[in-house]
Amino acid sequence: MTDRSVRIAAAQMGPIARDEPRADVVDRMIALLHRARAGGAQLVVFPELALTTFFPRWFFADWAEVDVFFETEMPSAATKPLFDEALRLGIGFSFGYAEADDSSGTRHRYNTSILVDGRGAIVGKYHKVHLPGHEEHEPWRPFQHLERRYFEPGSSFDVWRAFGGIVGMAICNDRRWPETYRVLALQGCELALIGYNTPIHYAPDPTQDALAGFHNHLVLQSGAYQNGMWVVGVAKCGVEEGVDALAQSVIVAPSGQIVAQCTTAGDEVVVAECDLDRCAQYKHTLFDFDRYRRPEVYGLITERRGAIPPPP
Ligand code: CDV
Repeated sequence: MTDRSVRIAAAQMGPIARDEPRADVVDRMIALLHRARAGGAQLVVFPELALTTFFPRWFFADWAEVDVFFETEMPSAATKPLFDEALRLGIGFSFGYAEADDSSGTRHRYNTSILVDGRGAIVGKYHKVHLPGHEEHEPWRPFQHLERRYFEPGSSFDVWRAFGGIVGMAICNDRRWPETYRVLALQGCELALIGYNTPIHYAPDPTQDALAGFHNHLVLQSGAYQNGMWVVGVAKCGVEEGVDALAQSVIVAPSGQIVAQCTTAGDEVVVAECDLDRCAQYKHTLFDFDRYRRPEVYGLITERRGAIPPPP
């Protein structure tokens, strides 16, 4: 253990019912905080959209029905007890929520996550960049995935100096894109915090359902290894309003190895000692970006969005 070791908890959450009051969810989060504290955690990572049910599964024509799932301030009256208890314990945390930002005079809605340090200050905020799913009601699906209707995409991957290292955040679908980790790693990221809600049934191609757990670990582990960073992937999981969502939250070392994993599909905490100095082992050898990367050859990555095959 070095003085850059951080004890990190993945605080997985089971289903949240549509009518479950915020106060009850926050009570569950505080209970998880206490379990994490008992394991010596200094930083507790909660999932994407941790305060409510995963509402993009429903089509709402009326924005008033959607806005009940959004927060207009943070901390809010409902979430303040979590901030207060974490401050009392001196623990940092991160969680995702639906954010309605009225500061410009026009409402902007984001799928957001925040990073709070051990003194209770919000030190980082991230807006989900890769929004999966669809924009319009698609009644053929057994349930909707309307993130592209309800949220605007974020426009950057940022990092913050916190917990003795360099910390970044991403949200759910972001974890499937190698660009996410690489853009964070190019800013020195040593620890990426990634909450997710992943329905096991993928309606556009159900052959992927059986591979949901494999794909989850595949991307989290490769992102960690190829970028020499710790990655914490945390689920909201279990059968929520009739939809089964993937569990298997993990903490992944810069070697790509899973060092802690949840084994239930409910509220559960796993804790690992994450030595941020272990990142250098990979960042300064096989993945010494400055020495080995060839950005002059990678132009298409930022110039082109979709693939254009050569002419036949
Ligand atoms: N919340 C998500 O971003 N879920 C997606 C689903 C739609 C595949 C995910 O990538 O897990």
